Amino acid sequence: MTTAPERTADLYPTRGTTEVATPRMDPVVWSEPGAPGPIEAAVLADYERDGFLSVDQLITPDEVDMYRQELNRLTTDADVRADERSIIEPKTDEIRTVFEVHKISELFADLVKDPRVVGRARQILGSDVYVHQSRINVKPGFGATGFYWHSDFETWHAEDGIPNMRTVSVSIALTRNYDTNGGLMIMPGSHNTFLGCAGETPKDNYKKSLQMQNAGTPSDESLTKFADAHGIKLFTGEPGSAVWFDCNCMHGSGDNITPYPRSNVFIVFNSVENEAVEPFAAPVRRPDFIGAREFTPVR
Ligand code: 6CS
Ligand code: FE
Repeated sequence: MTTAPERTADLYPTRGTTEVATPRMDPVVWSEPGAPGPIEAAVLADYERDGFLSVDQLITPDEVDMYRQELNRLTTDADVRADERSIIEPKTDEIRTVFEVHKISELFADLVKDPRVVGRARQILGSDVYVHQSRINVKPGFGATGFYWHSDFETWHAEDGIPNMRTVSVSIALTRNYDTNGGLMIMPGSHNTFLGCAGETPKDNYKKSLQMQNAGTPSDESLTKFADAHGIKLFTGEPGSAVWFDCNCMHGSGDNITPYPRSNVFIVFNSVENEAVEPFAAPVRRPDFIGAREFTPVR
């Protein structure tokens, strides 16, 4: 097991006795202006302002079919279902998520290395990157539950020991994202304020939080202030579309009671200059398949 370096100063306190807002102290876009990469300058400027950018077609329809078949293969494989990296839907007993999909599947391993994917991550983070987390979310129809409002960075800082906001996620749609089937919602601009949540992290928190997050969720009062200040954007799109969003965006998604699954592949890139250390606000680390402890740059 790799031993993490000593913990750095905690810029973003969270999970104490009270909720506390801290202004963001990190850049949003870490590369120098004009640095080469697949994202145009104007789009990158919008990402800086909003905390997200969407791509109408990141992968082709043929590629979507290939990845959706791979998702179906994985989520109907008994060994995958029995693997601790699979999370089951609490209501329907179906597979909700399979973590570390870039290690389980050659196809998803290739997707991570694809220049359209890793090239955008390097451009946003201004460095080489490694995969902090990957997952496929099935979000089947007829009752799959959503994810309550949260900042991913709040969890990755508190429980995985990621020191700074130099981490970006991409959600690539493998089915159609309607405005009715539990799509991703982000509060534009919310990435500029870190909301430290009240309440200590229970031991083995991940065993529950990945089905229904509790520790690390903001108060109604703060969410109301955020929503009033920033608004809420719901992402819809065709299969193959993608949303890139900063690690500290306040986001969530609703339940999916329609017949139409909202499946995606979700990859989290962290800068190699921002390697995870010890958790900042949790008694123990989460398992490596949720928060990587190998920092091998994506090549
Ligand atoms: O805890 C995590 O790492 C995961 N939880 C949510 C709700 N979003 C991001 C991440 O995949
Ligand atoms: Fe999230």
